[in-house]
Amino acid sequence: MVGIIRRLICFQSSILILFMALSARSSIVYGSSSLVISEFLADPETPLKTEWVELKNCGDEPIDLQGWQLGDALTRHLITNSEVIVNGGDYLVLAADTAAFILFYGRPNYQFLQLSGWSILNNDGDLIRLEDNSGLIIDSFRYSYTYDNNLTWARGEEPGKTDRWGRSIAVGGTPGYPNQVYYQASASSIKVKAEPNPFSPRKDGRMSISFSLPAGDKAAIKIYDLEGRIVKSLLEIPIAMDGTVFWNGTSDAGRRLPVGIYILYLEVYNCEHYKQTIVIAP
Ligand SMILES: [Ca+2]
Ligand SMILES: [Ca+2]
Repeated sequence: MVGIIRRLICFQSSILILFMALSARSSIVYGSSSLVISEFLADPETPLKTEWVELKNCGDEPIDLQGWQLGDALTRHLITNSEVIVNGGDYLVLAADTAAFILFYGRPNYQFLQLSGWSILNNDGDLIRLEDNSGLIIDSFRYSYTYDNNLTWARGEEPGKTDRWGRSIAVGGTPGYPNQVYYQASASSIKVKAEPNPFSPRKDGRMSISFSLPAGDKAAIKIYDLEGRIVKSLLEIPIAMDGTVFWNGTSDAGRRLPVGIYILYLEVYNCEHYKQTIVIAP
């Protein structure tokens, strides 16, 4: 599916945005519980050999999962028939095969369960649903594709972004831990906020570069010097996504760059590029 998306070029972006809006809609909360589907891996690739789903209790009150079920579009399976409490703010990871999960991620220090039955999540799209002990759908998420290289579907956790889903930044995602997400591309043209600018690596530590990109092909963020040389490649992703990257003022070789003017360059291949002056201060 990723290959198909790559072939869509920019003039089709309005169609793609509509497609994504329909296919990657944020979940609808039917019940009153604060437990949500937070992250999942539907398409494990070797050496990872198990699907898994992360739940998060976004509220303050503990929730008992006894009698709850997890399922896909067609089937569902009991999570547990005994008391399993998820405290406020905590995660619980459910895996199809816990031994395969541990082989890849190591032994978890968060709550972790293997279900006796597992609804296989289709790689080309499916629905995940979570039901409470009365059969009420508490949360669900529909997707129409998966990402390569064991990148997960993950829900935003920053304020204002908890209804947005996207791709995990790290390979393997973050089971049991807060999500780090590149969101579905959302802008009609490239939007960037680089701050502070000027920035001092010594005083500020790092520059934060938040970006919203139009849907399209591969995207990249690079820093050039005034001689037109690439001094730092900050990001290269196969599909344009929204997100934030940080730069501490070092080159690709890890050297501190001299004080001065640089060019921040963003590109969505075959679509659009953007340039902005940024300054490294003493
Ligand atoms: Ca699968
Ligand atoms: Ca996570």
